[in-house]
Amino acid sequence: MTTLIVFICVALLLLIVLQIARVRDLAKQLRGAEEVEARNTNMTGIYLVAFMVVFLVLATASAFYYKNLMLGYGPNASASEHGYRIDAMMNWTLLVTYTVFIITHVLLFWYAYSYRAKKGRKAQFISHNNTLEIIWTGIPAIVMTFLVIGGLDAWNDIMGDVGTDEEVLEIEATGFQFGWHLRYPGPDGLLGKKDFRSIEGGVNPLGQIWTDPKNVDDVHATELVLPVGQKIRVRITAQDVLHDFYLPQFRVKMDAVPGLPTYFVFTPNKTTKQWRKELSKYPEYQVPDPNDPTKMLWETRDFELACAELCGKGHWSMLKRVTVLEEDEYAEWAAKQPSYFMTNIRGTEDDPYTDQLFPAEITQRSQEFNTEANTALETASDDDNTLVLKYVTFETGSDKLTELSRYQLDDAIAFLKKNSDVTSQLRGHTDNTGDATANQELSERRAAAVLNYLVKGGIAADRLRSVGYGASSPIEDNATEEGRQANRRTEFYITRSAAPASEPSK
Ligand SMILES: [Cu+2]
Repeated sequence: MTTLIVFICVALLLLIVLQIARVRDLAKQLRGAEEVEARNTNMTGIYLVAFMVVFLVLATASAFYYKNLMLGYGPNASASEHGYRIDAMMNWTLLVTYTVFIITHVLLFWYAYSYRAKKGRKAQFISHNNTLEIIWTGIPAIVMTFLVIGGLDAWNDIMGDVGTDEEVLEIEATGFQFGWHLRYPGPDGLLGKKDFRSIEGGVNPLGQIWTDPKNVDDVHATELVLPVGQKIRVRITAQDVLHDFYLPQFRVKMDAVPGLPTYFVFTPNKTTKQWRKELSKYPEYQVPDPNDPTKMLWETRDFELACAELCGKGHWSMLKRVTVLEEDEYAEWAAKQPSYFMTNIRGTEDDPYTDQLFPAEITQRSQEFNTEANTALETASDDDNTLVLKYVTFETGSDKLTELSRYQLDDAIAFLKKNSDVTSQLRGHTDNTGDATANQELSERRAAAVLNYLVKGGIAADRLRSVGYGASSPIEDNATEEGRQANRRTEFYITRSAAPASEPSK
């Protein structure tokens, strides 16, 4: 229906124009061509000036009306320190171009009116004018020089790297089709080395070199979380095609290029919370969020990380949330992030540190042991007083303790020293492979080896007994390797009564 009405309107307008043309032709014939021509030229000149006024007023008014949609104005004010400088340059450029735009358009339309054709007036022929040439070359040159020098100065500041003595949080963003790998340096503040040849899908997505100790605490984060007021250096790279690391609210934008590391240094200067509060002042954010109508738009708005390079079909899905926190909130968040190495690589065939424990692991295992031992002591029944010393192991077929066993044995010593009324029976178990007599004997020797270690650690021998069970008390199915591994174990039985006998209990 609307289309039909528009069509009819256009048709009618065309008809009117045609009719006016016909009327003018008729008038020409009646009044004489020259007089009509002069009147038409006059009217055209006046229409042009009127058009100019309406056009310039509307152009200026619409710029003011829609200014909150532009970066740098209202809700789109910068959220980083250097961003204000970029916005200021944008404003200077706008001011200069706007002024030139107004002056040239006023002159253009005014001349069209003022020098319209008149009877007896002849155009003047000017082939060249040096003064004019100098003016219209010189003025733009001077203005451009100021804009360009200002721009270069800002560019050098904004694109500059951090000084060697500056405190900086360095993180890494790696673009891929279609997403970002975000890596944080962990407690040591340093990102570990990488090699693209070490990349293994699902296992080592960034190609981290695990023999570099700096990699051990590195974190793979699912979202970008930043502390306010802290200088951030982002290492930017890509794994497949060109991407672009774009944080619009922070005025950060840098290409992510495969094989060519780039970087960007910036300082966020408002938290997500502060930003949302600013947004709440604008009517366009005081409406319910279409995705969650129970909340206002300003309450759910987040800073964004996007890809600004058309990198393929899933380009749009590279959007990630960016959260800026107060420094203490950030520290809390950072402390909760698990290291990628410890959660995914530790103990696998890629782990180069199987012969050592990290301090955090030692602490964690000690705490675990003490909790278990204390719980065992507190239970009413003595039957529940058995702990498996799961980190105490032996060389294959021997009663020689492995190097790493000492940590848990030291925990046991500390526990027995702290609880001087506790006595313990150490129980050796094997799996069912091999000869039963040999297994029985091996289990006895292993239990004795543990007892000896504890005695050497300062525990009175009369508080301890060792006993071997051979393969007679499996806790798992001996048919699988995991089952057998669980069955080869040393148990730590503790009680507040006198030390139990040196023979298997039933
Ligand atoms: Cu991309």
